[in-house]
Amino acid sequence: MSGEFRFSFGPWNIHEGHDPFGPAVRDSIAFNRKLGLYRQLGFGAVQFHDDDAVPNLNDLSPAQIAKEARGVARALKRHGLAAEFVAPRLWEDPRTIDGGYTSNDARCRKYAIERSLRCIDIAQELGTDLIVLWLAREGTYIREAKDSRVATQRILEAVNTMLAYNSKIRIAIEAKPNEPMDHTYIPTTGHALALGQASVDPARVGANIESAHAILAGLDPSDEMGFALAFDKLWTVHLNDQNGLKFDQDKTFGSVDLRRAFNQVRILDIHGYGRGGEWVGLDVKAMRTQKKPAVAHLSNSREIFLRLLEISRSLSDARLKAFIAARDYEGLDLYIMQSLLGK
Ligand code: XLS
Ligand code: MG
Repeated sequence: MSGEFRFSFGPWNIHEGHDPFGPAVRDSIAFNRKLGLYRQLGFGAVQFHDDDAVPNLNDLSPAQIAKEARGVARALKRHGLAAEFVAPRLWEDPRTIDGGYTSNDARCRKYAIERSLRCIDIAQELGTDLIVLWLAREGTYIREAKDSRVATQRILEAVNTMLAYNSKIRIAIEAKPNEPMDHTYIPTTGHALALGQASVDPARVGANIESAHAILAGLDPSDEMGFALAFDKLWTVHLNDQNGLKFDQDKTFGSVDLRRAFNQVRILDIHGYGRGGEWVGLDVKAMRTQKKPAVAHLSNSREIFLRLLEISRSLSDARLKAFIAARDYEGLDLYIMQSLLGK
């Protein structure tokens, strides 16, 4: 079985270049102009935060939110694009300073749940059943601030509330071990899937795996993907790259460790990723030094993915099997390296 690959990204991946130490360096590109770039760059679907689709949704009634979202659905149609998923942005509002679902303030937890339900409404209007949960601030700066058992149960309750609110949606949890928090609850795919199994409807909880997040947890992204694939739980991916254990860099896919990227492409391809309608999301950030419109990191990531796919598919099955049967992993190693080097 081989994969079928179509590509997506989020509007946040075309970015003004601000970082924690300096302001924007490029003009903003309006959302509608960004939509016009997707096809040109080789992409067919948009990943959304709830407020990418409906800015200021906190100030709108559910009916107004639905109306705005229908306008976005029409714009997608005009551009020939699909909506892949919608994710509640639970890390910017003052009410989520101490986390959303795990906040120590009951009013803030209530806000986080309400916001998540509006996110589901938006997904419904955009024609997707997939909700991504990146649990950005569900964690602590100091351990004594929250009780990890209680926090885990609160995240589970939130997931259950969302599943009960709409019987069609599926939730892909995006694990990350740190940043913005010192320690995040649900730091790995294993945690995410265990939580899903404990939910009221395990069949509707899966994973979004981001390469950089796995690396930050000290794990290999392709093995994380294999783990989720073993349970048919890999519902989307955020491919990118990452230089060691530091802040989340969202570098161009394959630009740090080509072999690590190759193995992600390979595990996806071998197990038919995409045949169930899954998209390949590229969660990559342009360098701050790049002049506008700064979109090459997207098309470059896609190109690197496709080139690695070609290399993976060009490997001789017989040779791979022979190396494995002879337990000649030195030979296998060199064969892979030569293939990556274009020899
Ligand atoms: C974090 C993200 C984030 C989610 C969606 O890595 O890119 O935006 O994927 O909430
Ligand atoms: Mg991501």
